[in-house]
Amino acid sequence: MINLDFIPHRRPILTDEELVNNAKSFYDQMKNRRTIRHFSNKKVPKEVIEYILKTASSAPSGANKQPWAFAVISSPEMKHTIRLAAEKEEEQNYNGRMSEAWLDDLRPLGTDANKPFLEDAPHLIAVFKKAYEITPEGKKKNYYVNESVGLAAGFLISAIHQAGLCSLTHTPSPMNFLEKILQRPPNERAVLLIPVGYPAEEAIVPDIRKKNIDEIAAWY
Ligand code: IYR
Repeated sequence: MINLDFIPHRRPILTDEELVNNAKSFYDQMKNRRTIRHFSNKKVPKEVIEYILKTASSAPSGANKQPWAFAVISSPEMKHTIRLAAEKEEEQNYNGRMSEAWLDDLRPLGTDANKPFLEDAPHLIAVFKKAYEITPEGKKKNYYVNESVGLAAGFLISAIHQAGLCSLTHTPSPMNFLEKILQRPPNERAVLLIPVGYPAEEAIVPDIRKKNIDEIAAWY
């Protein structure tokens, strides 16, 4: 075990009004985030993706193990290969693997097995979870892996929105084709495939509503 130094950490004490204003202005930004399915092919600098990934990786994780890995796919050839593999799985999902109830829930969103966004978006970020680390001494278990990677993914899509871009939290299922195509190490499992970019000019999103505060929160 490594003994860690502990360093002070303080936040300035704000007025109640400042706290409310800060919280509200962040909410006002985040409530405009939308998942899109129609991407422009306009280029996005790699440096933007680097900062987005640094933000994702600043998320808390069980015992600070940071049990995640990201693969950024930007080459047209690799995006094409991934699109074909994802569409192969999705065709089986939409034509038998998903229940009628599931298909009913998706119908208003207008999704289908065709995934052009996997080629249109300038970058795809594949998110992997690591149940264990491979070390010279053998396998070392990570903790709260699903929770940790979920938190990092939340930071990731918030950073994408904050930068001025859009994302799609895509979950082609099963996703092991990504591990194979990208030749990932044996301790990594793909959990999300996130196209990042600007919306296409003709991009539209369903007019959905988020639950209001009384539907999601109870106060004790
Ligand atoms: N993975 C499929 C189906 C799908 C499932 C859910 I839950 C969604 O919110 C959207 C789509 C697909 O990507 O089409």
